[in-house]
Amino acid sequence: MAAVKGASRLRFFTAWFCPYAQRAWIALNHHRIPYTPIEALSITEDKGYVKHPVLLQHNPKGLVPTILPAEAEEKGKGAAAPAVFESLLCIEFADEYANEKNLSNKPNLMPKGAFAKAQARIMASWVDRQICSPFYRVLIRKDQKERDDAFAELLANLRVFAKNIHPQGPFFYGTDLSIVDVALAPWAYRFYILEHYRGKGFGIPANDTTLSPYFRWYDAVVELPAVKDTLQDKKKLAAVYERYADASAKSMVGDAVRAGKEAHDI
Ligand SMILES: N[C@@H](CCC(=O)N[C@@H](CS)C(=O)NCC(=O)O)C(=O)O
Repeated sequence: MAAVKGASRLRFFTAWFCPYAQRAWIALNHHRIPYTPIEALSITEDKGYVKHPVLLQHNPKGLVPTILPAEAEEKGKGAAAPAVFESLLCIEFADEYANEKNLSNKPNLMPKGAFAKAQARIMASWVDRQICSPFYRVLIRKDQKERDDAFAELLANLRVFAKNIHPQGPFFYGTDLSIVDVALAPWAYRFYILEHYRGKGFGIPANDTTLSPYFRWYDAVVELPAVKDTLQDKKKLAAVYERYADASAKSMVGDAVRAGKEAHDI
């Protein structure tokens, strides 16, 4: 599914390898929102980034994903275009934008109802902090015990996630894809990278029955066209993470985790 054609396309600042940007990408695809993808981070020889000047102009941290209105909508308005960033927020934005512009016939990624919405935000943020962030500690921390502890934490939390998947599944809340699924999907696709760089003990155990609902969830998520379109070649993707695995990455996440903070602290 390529970017959908349309008169007024959002500008989507992304990086092909970035799991946070992939969350926004899946949400835009899900609702078939017209967008122009703009590769905004190029990795330099010294493992840092050169960033797209328009990204830097609109997002002070220069992080992807960042979504801007179509250029035409920005012109003549005087004020700087309103930028949308932070991947979980971009997912909610995709729902609201699609509804506002009558673009989608797909269910929203946020559930209905104030309590259900709040619960979904809590759960998506939990996934971000308790499953996605330890992923970076496994790769970036140099101490073996810290790596082991981070992986044990990730696995224990993946079991909690599995246990809380709707009994009929396949998705977290049942038949419809939600923000909670989109929060985890890009990392679930990248778990092989941990085993690739850290060895056998760092694979997600395929025969662990407590993880069965998770494996069923995973198989269903990666088959969705909105997700499939965003999945990168696994060899190419693993190569990008070498700079994390040898702790040389000059990125905000790399700096934070080297300094003993968490990826979600940036
Ligand atoms: N909390 C942010 C994190 C986004 C993020 O870390 N993106 C990375 C790429 S994967 C980035 O833009 N890095 C630029 C940098 O480190 O300077 C979100 O959820 O959107």
